[in-house]
Amino acid sequence: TKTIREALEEVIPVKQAQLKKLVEHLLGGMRGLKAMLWEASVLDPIEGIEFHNKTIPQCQQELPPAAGGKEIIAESMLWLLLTGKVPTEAEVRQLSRELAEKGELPEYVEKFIDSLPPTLHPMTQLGMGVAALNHESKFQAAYESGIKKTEYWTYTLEDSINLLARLPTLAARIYRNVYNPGQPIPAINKDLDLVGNYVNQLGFGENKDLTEYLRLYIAIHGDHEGGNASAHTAHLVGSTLSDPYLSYAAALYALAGPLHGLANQEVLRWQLNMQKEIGGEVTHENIKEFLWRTLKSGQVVPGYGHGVLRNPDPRFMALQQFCDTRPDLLADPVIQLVKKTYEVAPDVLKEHGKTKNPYPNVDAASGCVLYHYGLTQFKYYTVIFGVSRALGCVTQLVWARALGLPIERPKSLSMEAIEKLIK
Ligand code: AMX
Repeated sequence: TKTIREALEEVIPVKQAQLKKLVEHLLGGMRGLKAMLWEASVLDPIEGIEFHNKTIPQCQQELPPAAGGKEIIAESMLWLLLTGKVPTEAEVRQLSRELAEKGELPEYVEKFIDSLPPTLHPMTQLGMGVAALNHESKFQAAYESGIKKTEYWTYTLEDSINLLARLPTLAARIYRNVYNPGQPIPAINKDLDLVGNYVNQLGFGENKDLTEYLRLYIAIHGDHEGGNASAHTAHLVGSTLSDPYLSYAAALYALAGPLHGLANQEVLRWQLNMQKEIGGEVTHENIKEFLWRTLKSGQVVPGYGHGVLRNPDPRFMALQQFCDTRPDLLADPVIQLVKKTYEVAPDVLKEHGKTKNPYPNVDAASGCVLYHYGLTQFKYYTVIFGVSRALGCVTQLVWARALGLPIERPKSLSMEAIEKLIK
C-alpha cells in the first residue's frame, strides 16, 4: 500500500511534463491579460506609474505638501486617487484633521495587538490588526440592516477613511511593541498630517528629514494600477462585498511575499551582506562578482525586475533624487553601495539573460534611507509599504461599489481542457 506522499510523488512528474507542453500565456501568471477596471492609476512599461495621468514629478509639483514641508503627503495623494482632482491646501488640511480625529484604535484592538508575541513578523501582526478592525465596519452593519446597492459606496468610503486613519496608529503600535516595548506612544496631534503623526508615534518625530522621506515614500507607494498582487487581492476580496478591513487584510498578506512588498526587507539584507563580503574596497568589479554569486546560487537579485516595467522605476528615481539633495545621505556607505549597484546590476542582469526588466524597482532604494535615519529593523519595512498601499486599494474599493462592479469569477481550465482547446 502506498502512502499519500508516495502517491503524490508519482502524480507530480506526470503533471509537470504535461504542464511543460502547455502554452505560455495561460501559465505565465496572467501577464498582460487585460481583465480588470482600475481607475486611479495606470502603469506604462516605459514611463512608469501615472496617477490620473500625472507622473510622480508632476504630483511633486502640484499636490499640496504638509505645512512647512515639501514632499507629497498621503492626504493629497488620496484626494487625487479618489477624485481625479488636485486638492486645494484647505481641502488637504481638512482631510488631515478628519483622519487625525478618527485615528485612535479601539481598546480591544490595542489589547489584541499587545498580546501577540514580539517574534511574530510585524507584517503578520498588521494584517491581523486590520482584520480585527472589521468589528467596526459600517459597511457590514449597514449591509446586515439591508441597504440598497446604490448606497454601498458611501459605507465603503466611511470604512475606508476609518481604516486609513487607524492604519498608521496600528503600525506604530506594532513597531513599539516589537522593538521598543514599554515606551509610551504619543497621542495623535490633530494639527498634523497622517504621516507626521505616524513618524511621531514610531518615535522619530524629531527627525524632519525622515518625516519628509516617509511622506514621499508613502505617497508614491500608494497605488501601482490594479494587477499587482496586493491591489488585485483587495479588489478580488472586495468584490465578494467583504468590507474594506477584510479586503485590505487579505491584500497585506499578498504584499508580505518576497517577490512583492517583502523585497524591500530582502534588498537591505542583501546589500548589507554585500557590504560585509566586499569589505572596504567597493569597486564595480567587486559588486559584479557578488551579483553573479547571487544569481549562480539560484536566487533573484532583490529590488530588480518587474512584472510590467521595462525601465528604471520612477519611484526608485524619486527616492534617489531625495538622497541627491542631502549631503548626509550621499555620504552614507550603504546608500553609496545602492547607487553603485545600480551602475552595474542592469548589465549583469542583461548578460544573465532571464529577467525581462534588468532595471531597479522601488524596493532597490527605499530601505537604505530608512536604515540611515535609524529605522534599522528591516523586518518592519514592508509594514510601511502596507500603510501606503491602502491609499490605492481603498480608492478602488469605493469605485468598485460606486460602479456596481460584480463579484470576480474568472474561468479556470484543467490541463485536459486546455489541451483540447489548443489542439
Ligand atoms: N534576479 C534574477 N532573476 C530574475 C529577476 C531578478 N531580479 N527578475 C526576474 N528574474 C527571472 C525570473 O525569476 C524568471 O526566471 P524563470 O524563468 O527561471 O522563472 C525570469 O527572470 C523571467 O521573469 P520576468 O518575466 O522578467 O519577471 P516576472 O514578471 O515573472 O517577475 C518579479 C517580476 C518582480 C517578481 C521579478 O523580477 C523578481 O523576482 N524580482 C526580484 C524581487 C523584487 O524585487 N520584487 C519587488 C517587485 C516590486 C514590488 O512588488 N514591490
